[in-house]
Amino acid sequence: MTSPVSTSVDTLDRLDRARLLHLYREMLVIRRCEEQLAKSYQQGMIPGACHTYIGQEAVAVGVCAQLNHQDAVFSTHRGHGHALAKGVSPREVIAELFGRVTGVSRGRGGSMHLFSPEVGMMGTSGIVGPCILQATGAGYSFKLMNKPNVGVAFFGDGATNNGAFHEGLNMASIWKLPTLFICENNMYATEVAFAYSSSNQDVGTRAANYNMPGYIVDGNDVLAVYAAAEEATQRARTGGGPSLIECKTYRTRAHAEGMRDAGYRTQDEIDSWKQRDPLVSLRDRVIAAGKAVEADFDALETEVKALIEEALDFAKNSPYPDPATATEYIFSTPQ
Ligand SMILES: Cc1ncc(C[n+]2csc(CCOP(=O)(O)OP(=O)(O)O)c2C)c(N)n1
Ligand SMILES: [Mg+2]
Repeated sequence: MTSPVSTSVDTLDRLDRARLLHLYREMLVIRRCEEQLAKSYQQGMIPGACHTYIGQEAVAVGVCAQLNHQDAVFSTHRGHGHALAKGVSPREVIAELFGRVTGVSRGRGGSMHLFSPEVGMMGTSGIVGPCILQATGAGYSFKLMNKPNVGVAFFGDGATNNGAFHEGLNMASIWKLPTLFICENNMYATEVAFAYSSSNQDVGTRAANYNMPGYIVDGNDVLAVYAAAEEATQRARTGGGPSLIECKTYRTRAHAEGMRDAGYRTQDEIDSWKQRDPLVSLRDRVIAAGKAVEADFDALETEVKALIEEALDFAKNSPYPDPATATEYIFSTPQ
């Protein structure tokens, strides 16, 4: 196993106030946006499925803090947080889930098809696993084009016993591709416990099989994710090849809105993870370190609340796509 040179504690020490508050704000935008989407789903405003990212915000934010718009992210069915952290606005996400023409995929995709190549968000997907291969392919393209960019796959524990995991990691390793494999191990694939479906409870240790660095980090600690992702990204950008980062985390809502959230897991387990809220712990640590004060966080709370309210109004007031344009944006237009 690989440990990042910089720990979570060092990272708190070396990042300045603005950077720390930025990380907090990014997580807060995801949290409030997801809470709003859950509410809107219950009100019948969202057609199709809606898998929220509540509890896992530190993973998307810690990783995407290392990326620029030319880096390519491939995501999952639980991908709103990845899109937001990569630079898609809450307006575009909410409008997309509402099926409006102002959505990021012009209202044609919904939750599991959020595409924004302009910011390097190369898609959320309802199919478990292929994002691993797509990010490997992006790494291959960057290497062929001699670009200092990285392909990033976010995937759940449920994708790690899928053939794509083996194929992608092996190929990325033999060709030393600039690819980051970010496993969000939230202990369940729908209602199936990873403890049941996997004989090895750690995903990070599997990196050794592919001869690449593997990290296991606390996925509820944005600074721990940040440190590991920073090291892995720098290695990938400078020709050092791929890395696997397992982030141990937990989703605190149901698998998807409208589904039960316990029965296959205990309420005590859910409650104990809620105590490890990634936002609360970052705020407490930053204040204890004297890097920012309570009022800084309160101001962000007010600002983000207004941002999400405005995004919700924008989505509600946007039109649905014109049926006459149904076949537009489906096929690429050759230049
Ligand atoms: C190839 C494929 N198999 C099965 C499914 C059905 N399915 C949707 S989500 C899911 C569980 C995914 O679990 P995980 O990868 O751990 O992600 P999480 O939901 O925990 O974020 C499954 C099996 C699917 N969408 N695609
Ligand atoms: Mg899972």
